Amino acid sequence: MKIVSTFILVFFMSCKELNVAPPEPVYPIPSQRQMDWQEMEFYAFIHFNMNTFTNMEWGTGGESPKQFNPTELDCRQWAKSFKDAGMKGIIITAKHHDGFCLWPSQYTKHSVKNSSWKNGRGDIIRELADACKEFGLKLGIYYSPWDRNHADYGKPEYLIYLRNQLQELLTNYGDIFEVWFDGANGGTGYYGGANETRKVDKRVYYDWEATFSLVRELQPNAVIFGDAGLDVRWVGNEKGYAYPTTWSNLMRDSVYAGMPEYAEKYSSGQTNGTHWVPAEVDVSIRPGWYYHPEQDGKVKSLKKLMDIYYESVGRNGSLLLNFPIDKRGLIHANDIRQLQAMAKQIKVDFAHNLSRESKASTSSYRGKGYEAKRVLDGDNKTYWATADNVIQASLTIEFNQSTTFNRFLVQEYIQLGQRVKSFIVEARNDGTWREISRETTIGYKRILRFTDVTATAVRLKILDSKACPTISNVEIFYAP
Ligand code: FUL
Repeated sequence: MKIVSTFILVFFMSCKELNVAPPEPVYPIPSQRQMDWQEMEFYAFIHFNMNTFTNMEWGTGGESPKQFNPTELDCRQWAKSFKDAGMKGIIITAKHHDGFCLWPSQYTKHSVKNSSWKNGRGDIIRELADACKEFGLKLGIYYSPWDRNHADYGKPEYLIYLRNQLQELLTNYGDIFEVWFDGANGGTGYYGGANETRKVDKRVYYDWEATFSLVRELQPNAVIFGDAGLDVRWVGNEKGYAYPTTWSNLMRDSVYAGMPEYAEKYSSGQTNGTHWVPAEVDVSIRPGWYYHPEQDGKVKSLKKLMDIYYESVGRNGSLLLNFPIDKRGLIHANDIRQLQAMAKQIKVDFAHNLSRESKASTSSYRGKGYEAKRVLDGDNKTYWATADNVIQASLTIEFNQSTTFNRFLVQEYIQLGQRVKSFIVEARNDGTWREISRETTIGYKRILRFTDVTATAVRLKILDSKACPTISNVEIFYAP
């Protein structure tokens, strides 16, 4: 009898242990499409279009399609280079501000179908879609709403054109992971020969609601990029960095804010932002977005590229690194060399996760399923969490022996919202704790760099959080 009742007691106790409820989400939270996008982390931008052949950054729209004529176009070369570098996708300038289309759109004459390339029978989006498929990369579309070629630009009729083109791009080329709407409008243009200035109120003119719902209908899994959303926001600069404080939360009122207010006010996101709109860091590997032979010697250095990586992916942003394709239709050898060097360095820096050979413990945890060890299991679906009322807590990683490191990587389980407002990282040596870094946000991923530290233990101390912290991963590295 005694044995039976003990058994029942133990059984109920362990049931209770097993049934610790997860924390309530702290809204806003990412959609599945935003989650899938966030996990890509690093992908390529391709600027290749009419400007490549006119040596311009912003064509006027008055160019002739005949000017577009790559001699050795090879989308497989692009895809292979990016795949080898560990990138996960490619976004291409299907139509830039000058209006020339890289696919044979049936709604305009200003496209590859009237170019000299392949006697007008080519389709670059098709070739790239095929190359992406072959190399296991995702495809994204850059589409400039501003069109300096189109006669109707600025009139309501142009919106029909814009949506017809989106219909083509988003139905004929398989799955698209991101649709990139450029926010620029410089005013002047060819506009079918009118050669005048046409500025629009970009918050109103494009009727974004209808345009966004068309994208949703045609590519439900694609994230929509715009200055401030819908799903992904511009980080506010083109230099290649996110801010040390980067919230994925953004206020609804900023979603349609124009430049330059946007860059100043919203690039860090907001602690109490109402919508989930994470930041994307777009930057070119050269000074220009487009290829200019005079910039062959100006490809970014390895040091600069690594800074960009740490200050984008390492600051709760994603990295969209641009490659200007040359007149042949290839990535120039200098750019490939730098990309390979960068990819190699990333591999070296993150070669050996030192936290794998350690033990984790916490000042407090929520219950079974939310223990310290969840941050070391290599599974981003599990996480350490405290009880609802505990927002200050620490997690200690104890090494087997004195260990030297200089990188600290931490991730929040953002499926339940971005929570941490401030934290420090400390190291213990000879029994004394010393602060290494004092920071604000974590988000999807935060990577800290510091000079070499030798210690027997590392401690993550959450000082302030919007609700109980949920930490899914901690990794420690020694980057030589
Ligand atoms: C800007 C454009 O004006 C540039 O030409 C380039 O495409 C960059 C990525 O976005 O807004």
